Amino acid sequence: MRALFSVYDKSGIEQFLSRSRKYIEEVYATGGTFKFLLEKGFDVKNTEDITGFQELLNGRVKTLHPNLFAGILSTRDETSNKDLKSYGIKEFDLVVSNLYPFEEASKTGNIHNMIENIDIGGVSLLRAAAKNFQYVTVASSVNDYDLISNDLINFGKVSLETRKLLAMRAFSRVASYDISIYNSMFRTLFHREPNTLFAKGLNGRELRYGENPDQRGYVYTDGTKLGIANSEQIQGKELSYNNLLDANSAYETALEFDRTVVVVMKHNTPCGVCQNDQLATAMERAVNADKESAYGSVIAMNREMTADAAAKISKLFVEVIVAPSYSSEALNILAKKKNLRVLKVNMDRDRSLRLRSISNGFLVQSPLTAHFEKLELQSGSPCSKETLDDLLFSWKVVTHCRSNAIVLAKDLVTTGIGAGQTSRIEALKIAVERSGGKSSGSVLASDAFFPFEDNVELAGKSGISAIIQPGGSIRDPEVISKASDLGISMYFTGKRVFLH
Ligand code: 93A
Repeated sequence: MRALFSVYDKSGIEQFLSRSRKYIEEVYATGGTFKFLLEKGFDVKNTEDITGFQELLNGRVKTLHPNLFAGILSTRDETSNKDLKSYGIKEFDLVVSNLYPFEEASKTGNIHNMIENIDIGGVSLLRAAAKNFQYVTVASSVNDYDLISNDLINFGKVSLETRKLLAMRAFSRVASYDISIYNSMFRTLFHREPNTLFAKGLNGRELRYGENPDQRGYVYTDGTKLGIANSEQIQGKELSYNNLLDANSAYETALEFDRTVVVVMKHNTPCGVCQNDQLATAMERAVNADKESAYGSVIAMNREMTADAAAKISKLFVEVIVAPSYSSEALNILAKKKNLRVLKVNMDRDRSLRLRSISNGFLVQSPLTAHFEKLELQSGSPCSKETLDDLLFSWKVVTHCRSNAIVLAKDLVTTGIGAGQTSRIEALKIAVERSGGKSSGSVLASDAFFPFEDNVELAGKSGISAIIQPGGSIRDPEVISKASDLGISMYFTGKRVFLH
């Protein structure tokens, strides 16, 4: 093998060359790499011997020369052989390069530093070698060295499979490098976000199918330790597209709470939520809030799952459980349900932007949160601490229900949820109906203002004691006076929480 080395990060090359020495007959290297290898006692030659040029422009031109690139790109056929022969060029079988640290340099925000760290020759070496993977092996990272030396030691050559894999790693490295350059240079030169958005570093895997069996489905993760996409599956059947969607909504709802909470999610909508310092109690009450809907649900909590909480659902059919951790007794109980998918997920709040697909494009926004600045009483008398807790609880839940949404709650358990409706009064009617007679004495949360006073009227008839809503309707005066007439305490949050 004939190899070309040009690496910014010189770690690992000494060990790599020592392991592979038997198979690499001739090594050429650029200035710094040449010097490094020479000092380590390797028999190495300088690429200047091939190009006939010393490095130009302070190293801006080192490898950009046909004598090197023809050696990398040769297709080993008659034309290639003839061309190489006429210029006395020899083929390279291995190219090892890693790039100037542009990503590091961009953190400084120093434009001069950034520009000097835009690698030209190294990117071209990687691209050329990856393009010619049929004949050439490319290493674009320190992590590639073992793969190559293992192949050499085991088979005496680098297999085609390995060369393909390494070529894709090299293309991926070049692509992510160029995306970093574009994003950082744009921000530095124009002081705003780039108007072309290139997503970086997302890794995908295919799911069994999409929302329905005739749709293809994939999940992409950002490689962090956060969120449902990066959760760890401890047991159970393969996760489906819909499982991931529901698990995500359940998780995001649970994240809204500081105190212990259990969220029962069905078809991307909460059907029972309970906040209680005893996890087992929260589990029991959240499930019983709407037992009919809880069948086939996804359940999330924001605390370690305990054995007594697991026991509460031992007879219920549940698709997925989401928790930050599990006691070993809880896992033993859950293990009896072989199909049940059990996910362990990090509960750190993540404020990164959220993407939503539309045909031929996507929308981007910062994440939704129930947090608001000020709660203002508009009608009736101030509520007791317990009722206020119920109001804030129901507000957090309604934030995670599809619009138009109404949530009824009592004693920190949801009593009725109406969500995803095209009219607000319909959402309220459904919430009352689902409460099965438990609406009396409940509080009510609405995700947006009441357009008419009919909602307050129905709330009064259903025995609602207090309301929390954003306010901001042109008919607020009528809505407030209706609530006053009915003796309902109504608070405004001044913030809308639509979820479309
Ligand atoms: O400025 S460059 O883009 N010009 C080049 O022609 C070139 N060829 C290789 N930088 C170039 N390289 C880069 O030099 C490699 O990607 C590597 O990061 C670095 C190795 O230089 P040295 O061997 O002198 O330490």
